[in-house]
Amino acid sequence: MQEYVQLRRDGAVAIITLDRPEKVNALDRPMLDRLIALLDEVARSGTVRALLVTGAGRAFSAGQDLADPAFWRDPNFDIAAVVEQTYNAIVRRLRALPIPTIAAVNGVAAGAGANLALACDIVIAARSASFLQAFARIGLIPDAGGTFMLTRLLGEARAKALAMLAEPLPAETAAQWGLIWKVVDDDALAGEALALAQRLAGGPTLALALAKQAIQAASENGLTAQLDLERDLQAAAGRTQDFAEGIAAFLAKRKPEFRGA
Ligand code: LHQ
Repeated sequence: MQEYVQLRRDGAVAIITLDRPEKVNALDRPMLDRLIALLDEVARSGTVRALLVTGAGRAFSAGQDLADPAFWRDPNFDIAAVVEQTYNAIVRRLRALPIPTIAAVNGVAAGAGANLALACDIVIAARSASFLQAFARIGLIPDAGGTFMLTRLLGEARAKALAMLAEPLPAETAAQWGLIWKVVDDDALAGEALALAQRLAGGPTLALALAKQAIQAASENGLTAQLDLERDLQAAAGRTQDFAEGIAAFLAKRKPEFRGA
């Protein structure tokens, strides 16, 4: 059977590719289930130190496969169950993964496809890419964490206009607004994204995971709770071998060799 989601390794980097280009990588249930299984495989591996997610062909993903018979033909179709079992499950996994996650948005990212990209830690996009909260066009609301990420990253004014107008947001504007990390020329995206992932995979993995945890918690915490959390997580970072290596390398004026331990 042809798999529409691929996983490959490049050293300590895992690369997940949404690979159904003829349908602009629209996500049907088998693809979503496979994505969950691959994220679990990455989490279990113990040797993956960065994850890169991208799309094959001209799009990142068109979001939910609206033509999937399982989606609209079943009169008992339970949207809540689908959202919980697939998109929520994926977003929870991406946010909990204790390694950096990078989305390389190679083209249009629409609906839940846009919001899965935004759930990654660092989003880098091709100049021709765009982000489309398409949901209102079909009478739905942004899901896959969209209402959370858009509001936190952009504020209510832009989040509401994007959700209600369902107009494509060009990648350059997304970067100017702080929705994503950066934009690169189309033909440079794959190389730059992989280089970024390799660089992160050579980093102090435990400290990067603790920074991710602290930054995500900052959305929920006040300053007092956040200072407490930083104290505790810094103590954990300070117990890693990579911290000892970082200090030793600094004092010896050499490049540190982090092992992710
Ligand atoms: C598609 C799709 C697609 C199927 C293009 N499905 N075939 C969660 C759970 C529960 C309920 C529902 O929702 C969700 C979350 C969601 O994600 S809802 C939002 C779903 N996504 C959309 O509404 C986006 C729909 N697609 C588009 O707006 C456009 O296709 C975009 C802007 C993504 C790309 O436009 P174009 O570059 O002009 O490509 P195209 O429209 O010609 O698409 C190429 C083919 O892919 C075409 O098939 P065909 O057989 O005619 O060549 C499309 O029908 C198919 N396709 N999106 N979501």
